[in-house]
Amino acid sequence: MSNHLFDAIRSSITSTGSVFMETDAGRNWTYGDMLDWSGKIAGALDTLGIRPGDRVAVQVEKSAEALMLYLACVRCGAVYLPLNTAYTLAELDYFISDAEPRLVVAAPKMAEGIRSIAVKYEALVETLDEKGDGSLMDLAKDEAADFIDASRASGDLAAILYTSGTTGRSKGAMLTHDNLLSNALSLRECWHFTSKDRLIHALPIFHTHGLFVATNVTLVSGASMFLLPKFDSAQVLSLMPRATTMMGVPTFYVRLLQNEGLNHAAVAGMRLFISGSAPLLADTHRAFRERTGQAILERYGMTETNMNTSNPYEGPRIAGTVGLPLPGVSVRVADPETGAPLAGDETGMIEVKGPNVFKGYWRMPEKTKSEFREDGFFITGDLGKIDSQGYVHIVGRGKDLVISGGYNIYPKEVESEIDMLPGVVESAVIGIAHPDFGEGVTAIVVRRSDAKIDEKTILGALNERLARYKQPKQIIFVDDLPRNTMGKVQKNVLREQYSGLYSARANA
Ligand code: MCA
Ligand code: AMP
Repeated sequence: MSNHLFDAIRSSITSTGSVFMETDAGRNWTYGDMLDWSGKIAGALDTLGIRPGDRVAVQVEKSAEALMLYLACVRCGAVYLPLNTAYTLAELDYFISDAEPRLVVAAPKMAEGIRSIAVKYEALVETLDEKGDGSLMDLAKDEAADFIDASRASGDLAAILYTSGTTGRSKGAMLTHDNLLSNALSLRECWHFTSKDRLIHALPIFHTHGLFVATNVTLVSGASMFLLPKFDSAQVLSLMPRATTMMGVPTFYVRLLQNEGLNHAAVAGMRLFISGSAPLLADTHRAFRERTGQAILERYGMTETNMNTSNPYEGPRIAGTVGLPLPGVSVRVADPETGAPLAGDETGMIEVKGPNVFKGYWRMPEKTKSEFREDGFFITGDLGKIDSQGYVHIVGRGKDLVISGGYNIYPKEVESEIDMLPGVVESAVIGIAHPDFGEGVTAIVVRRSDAKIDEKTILGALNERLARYKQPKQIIFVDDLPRNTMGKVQKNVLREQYSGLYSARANA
């Protein structure tokens, strides 16, 4: 029997005694431990009745055991469905109703609330805490380590990751075993990963970046990583002498630059810094190079496509560009309306095709169809151009999206919540340049003339409904929203008007 993704991971192990992960509590997990514990958890899932194709939804804090749960799902053929730990119960209800998982693994503090949702959809609930304890591990401890992996072909689903839609609710992006494996193998080659590498892993593990890019690339390289619960610039700097690479969102680099300890000597043992998930400002790239002598390598991806392009390992890493298409990935720029490919330096819609591109949106065949061109190219929603050297430049977004500290926020979702509140006439949610998060979520609100509703009331109401990172950093009240002749709110006018909101504050 073969399991497309896990067989490749297994065959990349150089020695079961070599270290796969070191946690910040100082515990070493060898590759042998990885095999044993992912096997034991796979056994527990099997005992719970999880069968190939069943969804396993997971909302737990980052831990080595949580990564073992991901691998256990791959091994037993389940479809792994990670959920941001910031999601509220109101948000979780939608994901559970839509994905219909057979099992939800929850952090103990959320378990009671999640149980009340799960019962409606006949899902089981087990727990896993940040120390790696809980009912799931209690079951796993008694299982044998030599689990026989379920047979999974390249096109079988490995994971569903929810990604917010431009309209309506989030959509589950269905990722196959080969979407994940082909991308990990490409990145291993492009970024020259080997078993000698030690990655600083400070990203969350419920999104593509920390879960697939960081973890799968480490695994298929037989490399090792420092698994940190979250990003802390002092801790990251202290690990650099023992590490070789780091992957991060631009906020990581902005925060590292604020630390006086960042200099040539601090990074002397590091061979590669990678950035993605949001635009890296050319200024940040330049400042990092000046302070350390190292050029950050920026790459571009999406939940639906994994990684698409990367600046070269050897060759110029050009600030403000996301580099060249990965091997096997076709990238083109097309007219957003007609889909006709554009020539040379013209700006248009970035479209992507290749083994990295997902299978479609979970139970949304119509939506899936509308996001692909007839010749199989996926329409990313990002606007860009390809220069004469073949480098891709992202110059804007065709989709109404805010990216804050690497997390995506769809304004429509926040606006709908604000517009429901008594006293609110309408709202427009925009991203404004923010010195730490790149963009700061900002709500421009029109209230009824007699309404008393203020910023505190709105934020208090949103706290129950929306993850913290989606909540506006500031709310501005206005009499009217600017509109064009078609009656559409001109968000570009608002973005321009309030462009200095956060920089003014930072300089105050
Ligand atoms: C935390 N807060 C945020 C964010 N993170 N607010 C806006 N945007 C955020 N990203 C809130 C906290 O709830 C807190 O609220 C306040 O901001 C300050 O928290 P702080 O301690 O500074 O935050 P942190 O815990 O240090 O987190 C910042 C972070 C983190 C390190 C940038 O957000 C992070 O790890 N981001 C990475 C996201 C990521 O992995 N994205 C990849 C998506 P309060 O104090 O009011 O309670 S995958 C993807 O995009 C594609 C596929 C790709 O290309 O990779
Ligand atoms: P997600 O929905 O979390 O998968 O986010 C994907 C989106 O993040 C892309 O469509 C881009 O808009 C953005 N993105 C990812 N990497 C970069 C990058 N290096 N530069 C600019 N935008 C990026």
